[in-house]
Amino acid sequence: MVSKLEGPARAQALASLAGWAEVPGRDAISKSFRFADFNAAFAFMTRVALAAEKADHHPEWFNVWNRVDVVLSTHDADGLSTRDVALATFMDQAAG
Ligand code: H2B
Repeated sequence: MVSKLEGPARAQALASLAGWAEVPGRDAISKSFRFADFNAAFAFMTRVALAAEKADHHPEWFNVWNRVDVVLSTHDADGLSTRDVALATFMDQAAG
């Protein structure tokens, strides 16, 4: 069972992420990614989907053409965990 990130560890983890924001009213983080077109957005989603399945940790996301809105939270921990930080970092690299 993964535990929730709290206190200084949480603050430090959030500070290490660029462009991710805390979701109001929920222990989760969000980011909106934009790509050249749908093809690029879906290629990103495919890379992330394979990594997410491998890690058994999945994003909540919404896609419209070149935009992918992402929310990350750990359902099993009812909040933010290191798994979300790892997935956010992977997403930033995959979008890069
Ligand atoms: N994804 C996320 N974001 N949080 C979880 O707690 C989670 C998950 N748990 N993917 C996994 C799957 C769990 O439901 C399965 C049963 O391992």
